[in-house]
Amino acid sequence: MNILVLHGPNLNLLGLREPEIYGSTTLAEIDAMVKKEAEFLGCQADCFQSNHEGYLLDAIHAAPGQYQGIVINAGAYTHTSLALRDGLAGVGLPVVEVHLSNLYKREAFRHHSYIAPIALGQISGFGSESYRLGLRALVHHLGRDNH
Ligand code: CA2
Repeated sequence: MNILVLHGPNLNLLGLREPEIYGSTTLAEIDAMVKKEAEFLGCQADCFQSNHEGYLLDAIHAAPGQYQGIVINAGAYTHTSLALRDGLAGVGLPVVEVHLSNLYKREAFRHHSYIAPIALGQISGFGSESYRLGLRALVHHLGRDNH
């Protein structure tokens, strides 16, 4: 089982800027943790970050056939991108939306997600642990499909 983990804009700055909001863990450390967790769960995770909506969309379009599900932190595109939502819905793979911060404790403009209505669920507020929880939720869901 292969899982695609997508990171949206600015997440490449993790651990390097604004640690008071997003923590001191770098994206490379998150990717390493996700891959280790995937191995523990008996699957494989590939991670991809882009600051460009179109590149994220290309990765989503290429996912069917290679991946059984997607974990996505779309960053600020969460709140703006109908294109990512339509792409995710269009490819039809199960999606888990994750966020480092608790969106609902923050500014009102972060309370709406275009992705949430087409996702299996959303995990928000647990820092880098949100990715691990999201991966576990997705793999659990995919395992249930096989029974
Ligand atoms: O909490 C999350 O994971 C977010 O997706 C992070 C996005 C934000 O726009 C969403 O509302 C919630 C922002 C990612 C920016 O990451 C940075 C990391 C370090 C320094 C600056 C930005």
